[in-house]
This record gives sequence, C-alpha cells and structure tokens, in this order.
Amino acid sequence: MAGVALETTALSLALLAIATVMPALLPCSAELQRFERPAKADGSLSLLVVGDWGRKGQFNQSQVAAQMGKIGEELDIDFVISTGDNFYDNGLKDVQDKAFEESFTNVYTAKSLQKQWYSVLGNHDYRGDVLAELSPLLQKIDSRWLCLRSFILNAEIVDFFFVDTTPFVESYWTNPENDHYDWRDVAPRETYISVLLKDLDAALKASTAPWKIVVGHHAMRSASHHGDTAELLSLLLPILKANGVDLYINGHDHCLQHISSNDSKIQYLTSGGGSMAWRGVFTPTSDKLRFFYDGQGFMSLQLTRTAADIAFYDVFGRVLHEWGVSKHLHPAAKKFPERDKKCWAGFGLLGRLNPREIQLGDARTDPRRDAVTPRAAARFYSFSRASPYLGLLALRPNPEQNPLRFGSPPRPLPCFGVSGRLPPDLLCRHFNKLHELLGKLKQENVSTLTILVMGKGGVGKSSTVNSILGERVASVSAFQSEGLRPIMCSRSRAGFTLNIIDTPGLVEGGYVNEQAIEIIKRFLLNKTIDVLLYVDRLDAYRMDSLDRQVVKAITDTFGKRIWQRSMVVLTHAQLSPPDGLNYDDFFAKRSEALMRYVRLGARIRKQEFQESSIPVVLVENSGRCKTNSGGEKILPDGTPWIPNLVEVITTVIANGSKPITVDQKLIEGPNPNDRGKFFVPLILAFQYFVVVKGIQRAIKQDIKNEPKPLWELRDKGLANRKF
Ligand SMILES: Nc1nc2c(ncn2[C@@H]2O[C@H](COP(=O)(O)OP(=O)(O)OP(=O)(O)O)[C@@H](O)[C@H]2O)c(=O)[nH]1
Ligand SMILES: [Mg+2]
Repeated sequence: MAGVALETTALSLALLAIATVMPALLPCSAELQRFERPAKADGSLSLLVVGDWGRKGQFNQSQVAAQMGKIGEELDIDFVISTGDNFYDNGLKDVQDKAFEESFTNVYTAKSLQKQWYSVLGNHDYRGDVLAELSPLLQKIDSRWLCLRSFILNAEIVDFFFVDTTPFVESYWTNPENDHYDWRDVAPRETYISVLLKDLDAALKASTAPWKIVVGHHAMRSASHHGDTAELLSLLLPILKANGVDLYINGHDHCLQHISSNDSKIQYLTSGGGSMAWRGVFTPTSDKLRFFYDGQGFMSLQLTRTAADIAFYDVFGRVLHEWGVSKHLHPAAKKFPERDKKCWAGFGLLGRLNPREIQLGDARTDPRRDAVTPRAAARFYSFSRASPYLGLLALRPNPEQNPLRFGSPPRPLPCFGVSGRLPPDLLCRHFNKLHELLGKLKQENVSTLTILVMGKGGVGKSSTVNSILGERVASVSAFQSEGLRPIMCSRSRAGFTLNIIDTPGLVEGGYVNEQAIEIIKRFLLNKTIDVLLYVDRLDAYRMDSLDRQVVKAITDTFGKRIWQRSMVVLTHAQLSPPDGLNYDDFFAKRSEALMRYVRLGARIRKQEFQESSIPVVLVENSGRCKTNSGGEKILPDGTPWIPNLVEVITTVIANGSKPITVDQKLIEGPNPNDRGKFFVPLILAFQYFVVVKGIQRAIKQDIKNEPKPLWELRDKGLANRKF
C-alpha cells in the first residue's frame, strides 16, 4: 500500500511540475469559444453577409440596410454575419459610445434583420476601444450584437469559423502612421497568431459538418484597393486548404467580389460594401475572378446539407451575381424505391466517410429547390465520430442500382452551378421530364435535336443552357466573358439525343466580335442546327445599331434561312417593369423593339417577316425564381417556363422549314468569282456588237472622210503638183 501511495505522490508531483513548467514553454492554447444554433426545420439555413458598414447611416449605409431588410424577409434569414469595420472611423470610444446605436441599432431596423448578428473586428475597430466593442454590455443595448475576436458557430449543416485577422497584418504593428491600434490582450503578435492558428486547425480537423466556412475581415485574394493580404496567404490559407474549407468570406475592400481558388475548392467572397464604396478601383488578381462590383451592396448565403448558393445584391436590391456549389452524396445514400423490400447489410472499411453525409431518418423536402434530402436509404453506423473509417452500413437497396461497395472513395465531389446543381435523383427526374416534353419530336421520327444558343455577351446564354439541362455544364459569370470557345453538351435517352451548343458573346468592346464568329463557324462545321435560340435580356430597355449588327453577323454566317428556325429568348423575366408599365405591355414593347432590329439586321422584308413570325419566350434563370407546387420554375404569370420553352422549340421545328446544315460552303461564304457569271456572255455580246462594231464603223467612216495626203494622191496619179 505504501508503495502505491509513494508511486501516486510521485506521479502527482511530476504532473504538477509539467503543469507549472509547460505554460511557460508553450504558448497557451485554449479551445475557441463555440456557439450552437439549429438549422431550420427543413434542414436549410439562410443568412446575409455585410461588411464595412458603421457610418451612422451615411454613404448609402441606410439604403443597403433597407435592401437587406427586403432580401432578408424574402429569404427568411436565420442570422446576419458582419465581416468587420463595424464602426468608422475609429471603432467605439467606450461602451456608452452613441455610435453603436447610430450605426447599428438605428440603421438595421427591418423586421427580418432582428436576428442574431455574428461579427468579427476589422482594422478600424482596432483603432478604438476594442474591449468595449467586445463587451457583453452592448448586448444589453441591442441583444442582436455578438462580437468576439475568434469563435466558432456550429449550425448543424455548417460550421463557421470566425477569425480575428487584423493582428496578422504586420504593418499595423510596425508602421501604424497616425493610427493607434488597441493591442490589449493580443500582443505579442507572434504568440497570439500561433495560438490562434493552432486552435483553428484543431477545430477544423474536428469539424464533421458538411460545410466549413471561415469568416475574417481581411481578404485572402482581392481585386480592389487593398489587394491580397500576404500574411493571410502565407499563414492562414494553408490551414484552410489542408482542412477542406469551402468558403472564405471577408470584408475590408469596399466592394463585392467572388474569386475562385485555382488550386483548391475554396471560394473567396468579399462583402465589404456596407457603406462607402471604392468605385473605379481595380487591380488584377491571381486566381479566377468570377465577379467584381465596385459599388455598395451585400451578400446572401443559402445552405442545405448538399447545396450552397450565394448571391450579391446592389444598393437597389438587384441581384448582381449568383453562384452555387453542391456536394454529391455518397452513392450508398441514394434514394431507393419504396417497393424494394430487400435488406442488405455489410460491415467493412468504408474509406473516409463523413457520417453526417448520410442523412438518417425521414425524408425532408427542401422547399427552395424541391430537393428531397436523402431518405433513410442507407443507415451508416460509425463506431466513432473521430474515426469514421470503420462502420456498419445497412442498406436496403435495389442491388442493380446500389451495389454495396466497401472501400470506395466516398469523398463528396464538388460541382458548380448557376444556382446549385440538382441532386442526382432530381436531375434524373428533370431530364426524364425534358425527354417527355420532347417526346412529340420522337413521334415525328426526329432522333436528334441540336439547339444553338447565340447572343451578345452576358445576356444569360450559358445560364439558360444550364437551366434547360438542370445542371451546370457551361461556366457562368457576371463580370467577364467565360472563354471564347463554344461548348456542346449532349444528353441521350431511349434513342433520342439532345445537343445544346453554348457560344461566346458576339460583342467585344462595342463591336461585333469577328474572331468569336469565326471560331463558332469552325466549331459548327458538319453539324446540323435544328433551332437557334437568340438570347437577350428582358430588362435591357434600349436597342442600338449594335443589336442590328449582331443579327446581321448571324445572318451573314448562316444565311437568312436561320431565322425561320429561330426563336428569341428573353432572360431576367422576373422583373418589375419601369415607368409604371404593366408586365404584359412591357413585354410586348420590348419584344416589338427587338423584333424590329432582328428584321433590319436580317434584311427581311416587312411582310415576309410578319408571315413567318419569330416566337419570343421568357426565361428566368435566377435561383430565386418562383416555383409552382411541382417545383417548376415559373414566370410572373405562373407559366412554368422550361415546358413552355420546349413546346415552342417543337413548334419551330414543325414549321416546315429545313434545319441548317453547316458545311464548308456555308462557312466560306459565296465565291466572289461566281457573282454575276450569268451576265458574262451578255456583256461580251454587248461589247462585240455594240462597242467593238460601233468603233469599227466609226473608224471606217473617219477614214473615208479624211482628205488624202499628197503622197497618196501622187501614187494614184491624182496630184497635179510637181516636185
Ligand atoms: N437574375 C437573373 N440573372 C441571370 C439570368 N440569366 C443569367 N443571369 C446572370 O447573368 C450573368 C451572366 O450570365 P451568363 O449565363 O454567364 O451569360 P452569357 O450570355 O453566357 O455570358 P457570356 O458567355 O460571357 O457571353 C450571371 O451572373 C448570371 O447569374 C436570369 O434569367 N435572371
Ligand atoms: Mg456564357
């Protein structure tokens, strides 16, 4: 007994020694503070993100706040994230500082914004009394306020990691100029940063949520005034990449932007347009710039377990850019038919499978996209959350469709879309529906349908292609042209093939892009075009000669006949008409104006044009397009637009005109040597009988009338002159 007691005392002493010495040796590390909040009952989450705002309502802060209120209402948001620089110019003076109410409480007054705000600090906040801004006393003034240096928000389907980025920036420490930074509880910088990164890395590693999102004030990548933050790229980014972070959201640069990492799945999203904006500032950045707006606005984020959709809005609440990403589920999690009663069970090594990826329990319907989150198709019982490699998988699958595959790599595959890709089962349903709608063509023995999509840049060509196919096949960007090459996407079902060809915009720098036309022509060689979708925006109010030139360029390329096989598609159909016009009047006026330019550009006579009228259809590609009870995207009058579009396509095909076959002759255009060939013999005959003969006669007459020279008269013995 004495031995055991001695041993225990020795162990206690050793532990005490370690406990006393270690903190001095190692920077102390504590877990980041965590907050929990549930997702909505349907498993989704919606939120707004705003940054760089606190200016007592000035510099359009109030206007942005009003639009946030409206969009917040529309999206039924759960909370708001602030990316910092909450109070200008120099943070808060103390907890009584009226700036808190003047810039926050009295500005974000809309009902929908009366939710929790999760905020980080920006560099301007560090110039005031930081402890006051972090003080829980502020929650007594406005209970929405929650601001910490770094913390975690577990929201069921997503883990947010809020990171205090200001201390990372070395120049604030070494060269603060006239500014004073409140480094209390932060200095020394190196220790603070190393502890923070260690905690963050550990927390990210432990996270099992489908989505991991990091929020900080400073940008990793930015095309605006401040540009990239070198310290974050070298210190923070490797940790985010190593831990599979999906989005990095920041403020700091007073703009809105979306940049995609070239070597990882991270999307850099800047929402720093809460008040003053830096118009006219642009610096190229490495990585892929998808969207950049140098004005005021904010961002929304909508999440389900398998899809994330972002949208940026301007000060009028107009959507400037939308983008979505979705995660496939593990094959085992596919829905299986109810009627299949077979039960399968297996046990084995599953590879790194995130147990949360497979939804257990009842089917849940996501009303936004009518997606059915995975039903209890598979039940995965992991023995331990920390080690999800080994587990028991109970399946009740149709063996043909869901073969048991242990050890297969089940990592979620990212895929990008205009407004989120449909989950595999819905995608299949979407294509079946499309196929069904095109069934009419099959009855008429048409086995291939090739749709060519053309129009000016940025009008929504690629988005329309994606919407029709229900998946993201073409890149979409609000800010820049997405490459010069056309793409063709083909889908086949039961002997019927649907080809859709998306083309680059036909206008470049105010002129028709001849290079793009050449590339499109070569791409289409030996292809047959059944229908041309000429795309433009419904909300483009004015037309000009450029529109005519674009139509002329299409006509010159494919011939006038292409217009017998075409229809006009107007995107952005979900709009509020200007000048108090009602929707139908606006649509009629817009169509009429566009048609006039099509007729002029195609040089078709008025009567001929009226006889073969080109149909105009409306399209709304936005992820927020209203849907009917069947989940179909609908136009403001309630018409589901995809079936409507497909129906018009079938009527165009059935109008008796022939499809356009693009051959070498069509591409090279008419041979100039062939022009007027028919007149050549006539011209020769005219030249011979009229010109040549006439001249000959005139010469002869002339000769006859001419007085003879003396030498000729002498030769003829007629001259009487003597020499
Ligand atoms: N609200 C709304 N936005 C749309 C619609 N169609 C396209 N957009 C947005 O408009 C922007 C341009 O869309 P794209 O589909 O890339 O246009 P595009 O004609 O293919 O552009 P280029 O290929 O560059 O010529 C993107 O930000 C889209 O999200 C629509 O019907 N409604
Ligand atoms: Mg495009």
